Amino acid sequence: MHRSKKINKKLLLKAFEKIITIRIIEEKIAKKSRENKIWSFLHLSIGQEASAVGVAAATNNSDLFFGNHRSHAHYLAKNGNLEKMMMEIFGDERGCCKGFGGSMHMLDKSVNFMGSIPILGSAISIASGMAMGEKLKKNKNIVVVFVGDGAAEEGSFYETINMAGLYKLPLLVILEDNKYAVESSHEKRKVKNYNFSKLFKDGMQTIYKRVDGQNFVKVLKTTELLKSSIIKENKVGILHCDCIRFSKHSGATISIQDQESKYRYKNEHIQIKKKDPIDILFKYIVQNNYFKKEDLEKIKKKNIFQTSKKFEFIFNKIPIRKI
Ligand SMILES: Cc1ncc(C[n+]2csc(CCOP(=O)(O)OP(=O)(O)O)c2C)c(N)n1
Repeated sequence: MHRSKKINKKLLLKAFEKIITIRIIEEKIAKKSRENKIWSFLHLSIGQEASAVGVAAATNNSDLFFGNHRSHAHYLAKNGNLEKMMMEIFGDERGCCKGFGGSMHMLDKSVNFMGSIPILGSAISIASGMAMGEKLKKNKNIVVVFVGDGAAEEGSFYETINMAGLYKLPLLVILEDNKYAVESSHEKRKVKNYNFSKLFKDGMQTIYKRVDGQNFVKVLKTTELLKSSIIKENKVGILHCDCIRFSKHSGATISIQDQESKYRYKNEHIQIKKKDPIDILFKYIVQNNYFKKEDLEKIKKKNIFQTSKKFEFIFNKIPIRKI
């Protein structure tokens, strides 16, 4: 098989481990939430890890990231400190926002994670202001902002993309399209034949690419491409990732079959099983001879074990308050 540019083995392994780590940590957080040991609201990234990890792997540490209400994966992918994240979620003052914000407010300037902001459509305007700053300072960084498909319907989203385009700001918008805003699908929210590509490419003159957001490798390669085009062409970039949220919109239900809601498409849970980002990357690594199946299986097991241990170690440091 012809491969244009072979992905570095270390990078691939790191990404695989990172995706597993994020998955395990969120599953554990969800469990503690079900046991009433957590105060915070929860919006889990389970199922959507590949877009966060792919974008982080394709960008530099000095690039600046913004997230939203569903940002555990964004924060950890950007090398956010796990202990500070857990402390924040559990309302402890050692958290990355001193325990005041909870799950929806992650911020760690030391790794250039500039904040996850749950007010839909707000982070993109702040991110573009920061992109203006980077441009004026003549830094070579880009500013990345993760936006859900629901938030992408806010007026500020369109306004900001237009203004950022006008001022030629180094802004990369990651549109994580999991098809639902809470429980309402695109069909219920948009005109028939709503056309993202025409809108963003022809209408707003951005560099727009659409990828399978469940596939780490595709996200990685497309983000690399977009980043260099943003800098060369002085245009805003939009990466539209088709994602699947395995969990409920909010709360600690992580198995789609457990969900009582009727809003999902018929048999969506069957599709979901086939589109697990961990399995997709596992297959890629084995099929492209980076690791033997048995060895990768061992790496996976070891990672799950170590992450679980780390979680319990941190959790035991947090005094649990009665709810
Ligand atoms: C301005 C505003 N309106 C409403 C809400 C409540 N709210 C929180 S998340 C959400 C849905 C967001 O959907 P989407 O942007 O697609 O992200 P997803 O939850 O699917 O990741 C809504 C309506 C909010 N946070 N901000």
